[in-house]
Amino acid sequence: RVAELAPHGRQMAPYACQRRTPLLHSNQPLTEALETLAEEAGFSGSEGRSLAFTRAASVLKALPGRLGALEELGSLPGIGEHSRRVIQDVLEDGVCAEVERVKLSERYRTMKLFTKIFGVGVRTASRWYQEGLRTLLDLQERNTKLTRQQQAGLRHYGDLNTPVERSEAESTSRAVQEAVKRFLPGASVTLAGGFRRGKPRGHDVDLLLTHPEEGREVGLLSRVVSWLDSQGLILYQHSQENSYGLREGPEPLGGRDVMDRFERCFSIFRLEAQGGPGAPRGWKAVRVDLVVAPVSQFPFALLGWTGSRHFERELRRFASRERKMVLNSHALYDTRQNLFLPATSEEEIFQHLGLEYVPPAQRNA
Ligand code: TTP
Ligand code: MN
Ligand code: MN
Ligand code: MN
Repeated sequence: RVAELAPHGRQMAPYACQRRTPLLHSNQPLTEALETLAEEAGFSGSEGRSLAFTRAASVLKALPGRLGALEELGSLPGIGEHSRRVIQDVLEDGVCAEVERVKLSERYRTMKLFTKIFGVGVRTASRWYQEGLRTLLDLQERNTKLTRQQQAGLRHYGDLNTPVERSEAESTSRAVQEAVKRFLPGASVTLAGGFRRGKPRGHDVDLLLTHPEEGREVGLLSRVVSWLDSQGLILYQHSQENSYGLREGPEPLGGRDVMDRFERCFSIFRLEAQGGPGAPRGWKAVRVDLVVAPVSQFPFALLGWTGSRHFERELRRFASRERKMVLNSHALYDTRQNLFLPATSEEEIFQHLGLEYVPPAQRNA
């Protein structure tokens, strides 16, 4: 049984960063049900419950074949009682009543609608729901106070919730590359995020900028963004300066939304349509994240920005619990030796952590 479930006859490893998780797997109905409950728990502010469902889904994604019977769950880590019940329902009836109820509930549907607005998180959506708002029209008609970011998100709601195709990600990357070349020849632009993991489409384009000579990258982003803007390519942008210094020490980055402190730009590009007959109009709004990393931090930034989010979370949890190390998108710090462990590639970071290297296409945890 175990040999059938785990590749190479091993038990499934407990951390997602110890496993290979391909993009396509054989347990889609099960993971979809569990991820709906994870999302709903997140909407209710139950982070622990949300994580439990996400973990269970992630384990099923790493199975080499379809889960046939409930007994097979026995050898798998991280599947709690509630998840087990959901899996049983879906295996036996094709659906889980609890999940179907959630999907139909007014709260879940409204929270989903609102959190799909660029710049709206669970807290804001939840407040609006409590104020009785239910539709995008409600937001406009009741003059809800919106940030500049949310206004842009609402204006481009349709486009931003239409998946970005790989070809669109690549042409975005080329446009940024050309701008980068004007101001800093030798600098590189790397497509990260879901596209680097092999996803054929995604919700945005994540681009990492660096230059092989440390320090040369400073000031690059604002020039690139200004130029793209002057060419009419930018519909919205919000830049942040680099606020990272190794002097701060190894503490994990605080704050719920602060994942790193690189110089960055959250933007919406005006992407020329790829042509093709029947295109409704000449352009499409696309979300783009631009991040600048000094070359000494680049492998950490690349690892951190390739995701998946769950894979990243598990990497950091593994580092801290199993190795007493602090990993973030800037550095790896060993708290036993009191020193930073430098790396020139992602492979070296896995080596420092004593983990088998997991290529991007297998990080779809
Ligand atoms: P996302 O772009 O949110 O997700 P994704 O690219 O995996 O999937 P999608 O197709 O939906 O875009 O995040 C990509 C990675 O970037 C993710 O692993 C987490 C990381 N990240 C940070 O490190 N800091 C941040 O502030 C944000 C927003 C993301
Ligand atoms: Mn429960
Ligand atoms: Mn992305
Ligand atoms: Mn992103």
